[in-house]
Amino acid sequence: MNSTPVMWMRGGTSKGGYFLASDLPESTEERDAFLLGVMGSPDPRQIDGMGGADPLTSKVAVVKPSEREGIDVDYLFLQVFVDQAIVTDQQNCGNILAGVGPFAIERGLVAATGEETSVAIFMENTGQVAVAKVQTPGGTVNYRGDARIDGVPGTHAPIPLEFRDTAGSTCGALLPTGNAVDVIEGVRCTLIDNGMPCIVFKAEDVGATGYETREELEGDGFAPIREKIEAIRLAAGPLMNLGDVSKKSVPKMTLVAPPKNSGAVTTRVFIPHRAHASIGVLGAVTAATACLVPGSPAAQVAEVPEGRRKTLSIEHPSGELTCVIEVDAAGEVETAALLRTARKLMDGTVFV
Ligand code: NQM
Repeated sequence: MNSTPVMWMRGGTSKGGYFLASDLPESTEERDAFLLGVMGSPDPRQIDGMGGADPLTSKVAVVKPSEREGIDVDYLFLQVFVDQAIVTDQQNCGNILAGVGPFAIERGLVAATGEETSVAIFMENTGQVAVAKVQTPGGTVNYRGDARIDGVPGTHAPIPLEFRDTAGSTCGALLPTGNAVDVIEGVRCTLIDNGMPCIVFKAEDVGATGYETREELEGDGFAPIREKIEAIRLAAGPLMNLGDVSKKSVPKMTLVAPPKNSGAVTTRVFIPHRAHASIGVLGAVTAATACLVPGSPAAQVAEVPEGRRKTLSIEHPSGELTCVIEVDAAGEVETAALLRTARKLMDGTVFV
């Protein structure tokens, strides 16, 4: 295969190619080779492809009609590494998820129903369900509106996302070691997965402030801290039931510090080697959940509101991301909801 239909979209604070599964090779090996060619990987500049030389813009959604009861479409997320010949389905992506509802409607997989269309999405990477609400006045997707999310200039139509039962999505349990705190490489960490495998620790415990810019996190001065963080990650991977994570994009390394702008907590995330410009969606849900784990490093620095329904503003390098989390009587997270936007950028044919 040397060409295929694709829609390029921004989903939340990420960007990538959205494909119908039927437009890609069936064999995983051929599909991955094709997608590396589409993005121009491996190459730090991705000069010979569509990727934006950043993991946040080297992403793929593969979408098909679902045969599951009550579900509209199945979504497989693929991370195409920038500088290595790796395409991985070992993580989910809640930002790219924001474009899946609009794409499914645009491609005729889901019929628009009035002003707003609810799209139930099975996330194949983790076997869980998300529901997206897409504005569809007059039967077509509307991308324009007044909703603003930090990390994206301007305003767009709101796309609320709701997640249910995301605990243990990849690691088998919310706390895969059964502990609120594990000490790894001398650092107190919470190994946690509420939709995204993450290792959450206090920024100060690795010699950071937690208020660095993305450039500072990626600069030479931060190299010794990055090495320490990677040592923690490699040691923790097997404890999280993820095996050898040296070639995986999980777990995400989440540094936390007290909130600075009246939020719940401040975060800086390595995904896992580049610093995130903001924070991932399921990464934010997981960081918010870590704040609710008694005795955890995140709980020690966070400001958590009372009540079963908690609004937690997760501060990040380009602003904040608000998660609304509902917990049951035992304090376990039942649902997590947040707001994203998406934009159709182009629809056409991509060539390799
Ligand atoms: O955590 C980047 C992103 C993500 C993931 C990453 C995401 C999520 O911002 O759900 O959205 O952590 O690799 O696209």
